[in-house]
Amino acid sequence: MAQSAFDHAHFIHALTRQWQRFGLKGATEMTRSQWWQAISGALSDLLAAQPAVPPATSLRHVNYLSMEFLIGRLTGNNLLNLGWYEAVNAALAPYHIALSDVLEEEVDPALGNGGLGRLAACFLDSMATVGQPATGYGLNYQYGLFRQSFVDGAQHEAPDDWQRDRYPWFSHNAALNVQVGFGGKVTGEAGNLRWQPAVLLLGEAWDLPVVGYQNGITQPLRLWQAKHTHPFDLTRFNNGDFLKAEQQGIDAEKLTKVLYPNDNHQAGKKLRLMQQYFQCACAVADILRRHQQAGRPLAALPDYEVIQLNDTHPAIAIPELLRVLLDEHQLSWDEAWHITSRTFAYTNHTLMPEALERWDARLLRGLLPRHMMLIKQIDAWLKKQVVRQWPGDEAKWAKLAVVHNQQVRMANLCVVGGFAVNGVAALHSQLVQTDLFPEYRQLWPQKFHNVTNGITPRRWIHQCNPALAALIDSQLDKPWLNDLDALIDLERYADEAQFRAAFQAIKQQNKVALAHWIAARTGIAIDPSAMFDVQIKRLHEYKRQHLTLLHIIALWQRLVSDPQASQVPRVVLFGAKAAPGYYLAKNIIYAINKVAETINQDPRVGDRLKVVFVPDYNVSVAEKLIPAADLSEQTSTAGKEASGTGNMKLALNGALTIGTLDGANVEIAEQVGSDNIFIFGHTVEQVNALKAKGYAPQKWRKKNKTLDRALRALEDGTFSQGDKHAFEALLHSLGPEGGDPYLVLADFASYLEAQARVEALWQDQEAWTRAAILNTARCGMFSSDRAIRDYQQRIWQASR
Ligand code: 26Q
Repeated sequence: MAQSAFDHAHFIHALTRQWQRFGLKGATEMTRSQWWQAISGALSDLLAAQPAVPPATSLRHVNYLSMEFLIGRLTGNNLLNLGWYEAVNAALAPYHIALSDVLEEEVDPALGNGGLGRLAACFLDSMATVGQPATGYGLNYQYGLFRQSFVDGAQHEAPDDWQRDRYPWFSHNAALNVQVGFGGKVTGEAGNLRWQPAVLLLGEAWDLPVVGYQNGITQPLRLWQAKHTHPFDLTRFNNGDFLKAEQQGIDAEKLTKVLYPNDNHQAGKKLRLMQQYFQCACAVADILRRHQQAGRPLAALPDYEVIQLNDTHPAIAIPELLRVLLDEHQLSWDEAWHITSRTFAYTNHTLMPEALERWDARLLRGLLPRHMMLIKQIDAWLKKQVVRQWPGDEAKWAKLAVVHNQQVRMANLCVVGGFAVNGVAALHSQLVQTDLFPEYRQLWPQKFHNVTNGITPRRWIHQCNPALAALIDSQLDKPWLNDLDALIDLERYADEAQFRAAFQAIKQQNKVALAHWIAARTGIAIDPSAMFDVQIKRLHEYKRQHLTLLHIIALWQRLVSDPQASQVPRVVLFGAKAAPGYYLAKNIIYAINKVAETINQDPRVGDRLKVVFVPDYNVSVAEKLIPAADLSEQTSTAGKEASGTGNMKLALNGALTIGTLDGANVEIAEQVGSDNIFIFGHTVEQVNALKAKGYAPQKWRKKNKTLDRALRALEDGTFSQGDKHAFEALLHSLGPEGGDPYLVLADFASYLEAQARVEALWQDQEAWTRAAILNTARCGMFSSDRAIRDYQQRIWQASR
C-alpha cells in the first residue's frame, strides 16, 4: 500500500492558517511552543483531508477497549509513520526551525499508568501498520497520570493538566454523541424489562488519528468525554436560580476528569466503576451504530466485530451489549447470549489477587440495576454448565460463580462472557491456565491462548534511537521496521570489529546525550564511560526495586571498605512512579533517593558509583533512557510479572538483561541465548517449594554477611542522618513480621553473583558489544506487529 504524498503548498497554507488563528502577523512571530502547535495543527488538517485507504473488509473489525492508552507524544510519531519527517523539516528550514527542537515542546499525553496502557498504544500502531481494521476506545481524561517530583527524597504528586482542549491532533464529531444512564430502576415484567436510569449523561467522541507505517492507513483512537445532557435545569433557570441551574445529581464532567493512578491494584471506588461503564456504554453504542449503518443484521455481529477487553476494566461492556440486544432490540436471551459470547475476547494482565477486580454487588446494583440482573442471569446459565460437568460439586461452583459473597468477580465474567482468554507471555499464559482458571480451562479448553506482548519498533527503535536505525538501514538491504524478524541478518556482523565499533559508538553517543539531559534535569553529573544500569517501570513491591537498592548499598560498602578492589564504574538509573496511596512503594522511592544522596556526595566514591532517580518518568523520558542503557534490570519475583515490555525495548536497543525467569524474560532468554543474558533467582517452581516449606527471611539474612551489612546500613541511620525509622516500611516488609513476601532476601545471593558476571563481561568490551548486537539481532519477535498477527491467527480471525 502506498504512503501518503506530502504536499508542500498545502502544508504551508495550513501552517499560515494556524499562525493567523493565533492573531499573529507572520510565522516568525511564533514562540517555540506555538510552532509545535501550528505544525501539529497543520499536519492534523492535512491528514484529515487525505483520502482514506479502505479497510480490508474480509477481516473482522477489532474494537480495542481499554481504560488506558499511554500514547506518548504524537507529532514525531505521526510524521515518521506518514513518511513526512524529512519533507516537513525541509519546509521549515527557511524559518530556521528544526523539527527535533520543536517536537520537544509537546506535552506527553499520559492517559495511562504503565505497561497495560502502553501496550494498548503499541497495539494501535501495529494494527494500523499490518492493516487490521480497528478502533481504539478509551476515555479522554482531563488529567493524566500525576506529575512526580521529589521533596527531600520523598515523592510528591501534582496534577497533570495536559491541556486536552488545545491538543491539535483531536477531532471532535458531535454526530457521534452517545447518551449514558446511571442509577434508577428496572420496570416492566419478565420478557419486557426496561431500565429507567435516574440520570443521563452525554458522551462526546474525541478522535486521535492512528497512522499506519507508510501504508496510507489511518484509523481512530476514540476517547469519550463526559458532558451534561442538558446544560441547564430549565425550570430553575426560568425561576431565576441561574447558578444552581447547572447542578444535577452528578457532576458529569467529574467522570472523565482524572485517570486513577493505581497500577496492579484495584481501588473499588464508585467513580471508577462509573468511568468504566461510561466508556463501555459509549463504545458498545458506537460499535452497534457502525454495524447497523452498514446494513448488517444483529445476529451477524460476531462475524464482523470483535471486542477485545484490555484486562477486566471494561468488562461491564458484556452485560451492556446483552442489555441493548435484549431491551432495545427485543432479542431473546438465547439470541443475545449467542451474539455476545462470540463477540468478546479478554486479555489477562495479572495473577496477583489484589489486582483482580471485584465489585461490591450492592454498589453495582445501585449504579446499574439492569446490568446486575443480567450478571445474575449469566450466572444461572453458567451454573447449568458447571452442574453438568461436576454434578453436586459445590466447591467448584464457589470458585466459578461470577457473583460470590456479595462480590462480582470481573475476571470470571470475562471468561464466561467471551470466546477467548489470553495471557501476555508464555509463562504467564501457562499460569493463567494452571493457577488462576484451572476449572474454566477444564470446561472450555479451546478458549485459552497465549499471545506474547510486543512493542512497536517505530517508536522504540526508529524514533527514540535514530542513529541505531540508520546503522541498521545501512546494513540490511530490506525494509525491517515493519518486518522486525529481518534483524536476524545483523547476527553475522556481531563478529565484525568494524560493525561492533559503529554499534558501540552509537551507544556511547546516546549515553553522552543522556548525561547532558540528566545534568540539566537533576544537576547530577554522570560519567558516560561508566556502565549505565537502568531500572524503569512502575514502583511495586513485586518488581523488587529494593533488591537493586541492596546491591547498590553492597557495592558502596565494598568501595569504602576495600578502596583498592577493582570495581566496574556504574551509574544506576531509576525511573518509577508509586501510586499515591501505596505507602511501601513510596518508602522504597525515599530509600533509593536517600541512599543516592549519601553515595553521590561521598568523596571516596567519585565516578565509580552514582545513583540517579530520574523524576517524573514517562514515555518521553523512556525514549531518552532506553537507547542509552547498557544493563536492563528485570528483577521481579518469578511468577509475578505477567510479561513486561520495557524488558523488550531495552534488549532491542542493545542493553543486556539481568533478570529472573519471569514473564517475557523467559522468551528473551530463549531468543538471545544464555550467553547473552544474566539470569538469576528462584524459578516459579522453586518459589512455590520455598513457600510451601515455610519461608523465613531471617535465615537468609543470617547466611549472608553482605546482605546483613547492607540491611544494617538501612536500619542504623547511615543514609538518614541517624534517623532509624526512615525506612521502616521497607525494613518491615523484609523482616520476620513482613515475611518478605517477594523473596528479596532469598534471591539476593544469586542476584549478586549475576551482577559479578555482568562486571566480568563488561571488562571485555568487545565481548559485551557482541552480546549487545546479538540482543538487537535476535529480538525481532518482540515487535507488536508479530503480536497483532498472533491475535489475528489465534483469536480475531480464527473460526469460532
Ligand atoms: C484497577 C482498578 C481500579 C483502578 C485501577 C486499576 C488498574 C489499573 C491499571 C489495575 C491494573 C492496571 C495496570 C496493570 C498493568 O499495567 N499490567 C501490566 O501489563 C503489561 C502489559 O501486558 C505487562 O507487561 C505487565 O507485566 C503487567 O504488570
